[in-house]
Amino acid sequence: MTEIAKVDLTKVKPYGDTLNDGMVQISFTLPIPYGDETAEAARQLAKKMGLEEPSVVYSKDLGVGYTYLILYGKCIHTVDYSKIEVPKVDVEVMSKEEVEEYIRVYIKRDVVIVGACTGTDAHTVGIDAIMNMKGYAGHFGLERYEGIEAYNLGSQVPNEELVAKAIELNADAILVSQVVTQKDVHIPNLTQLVELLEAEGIRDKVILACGGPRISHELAKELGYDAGFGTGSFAEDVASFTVTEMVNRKLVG
Ligand code: B12
Repeated sequence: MTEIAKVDLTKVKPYGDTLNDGMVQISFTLPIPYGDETAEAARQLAKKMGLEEPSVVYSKDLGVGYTYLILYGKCIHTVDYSKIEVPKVDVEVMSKEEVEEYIRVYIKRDVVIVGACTGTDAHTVGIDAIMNMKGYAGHFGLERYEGIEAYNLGSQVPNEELVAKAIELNADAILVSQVVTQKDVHIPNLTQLVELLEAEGIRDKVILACGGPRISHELAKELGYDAGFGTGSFAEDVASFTVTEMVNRKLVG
């Protein structure tokens, strides 16, 4: 039987063919015309990024004086995995049925949740995955939960509209999806929502969560949200958090 080599968790580096060879693949576009000089420029850049023996394995002329490149190389850096701590949403995730039972026992009324993909962001699929009846990857969405009244406002919803709807419905929780993070466009948008809720005097009365492929719990907390959910989250994650938080913060009345 082949013995698997023991990994030194204090000095982890990428694995290609053999442990600790550091092999990685990177890709980028350079704003210079396709050619040998451009491949050399890419190799020099890769060396500056900490790759040994970089080689260009693919390059393509993008037609407007730009070149796309893929390189392989050996990463010289390591990380200490044993010291890594990532803030995570601290809640026991319940199944849909367990959430429904929790609401019946501890909240004793319907929980109102309003959600949207806000600002200029047009990506509806993430918020639909969490809220719509059919859900995502075999996990039903919040609309299917007994004891939850879910309102999905769709995408490109202005923060003002989301806040007005939350007030109108007397929402217990507000869910925000942000998928586009180019040039950090999500930061002022997410921040503005918190400011609007504070101005209306309801920030402390609602559970406020955001999600998206590049949203972390840590970032969400920094921006004044109660929780943040990233890639691979499902309705039960945010439902479990919402109902538990409502009880912990005595928002069940
Ligand atoms: C489909 C798609 C589109 C569709 C959207 C259609 C629609 N109705 O949603 C269209 C064609 C409209 C589109 C447009 C654009 N797109 Co687009 N798009 C995608 C694509 C291919 C898939 C996104 C998706 O549906 N994922 C599936 C869902 C289920 O995953 P998710 O969103 O991550 O959601 C999960 C979690 O993140 C989480 N979650 C998400 N939201 C929330 C909220 C809460 C409360 C919770 C709890 C959890 C949660 O739960 C979900 C389920 O697990 C991605 C690339 C990719 N493969 O991801 C690019 C991508 C997101 N798009 C991108 C870009 C740049 C754009 C455009 C700006 C392109 C352009 N120049 O015009 C425009 C933006 C228009 C706009 N104003 O927003 C970039 C974003 C880069 C960035 N970091 O900012 C991506 C990553 C592509 C890329 N590699 O460049 N896009």
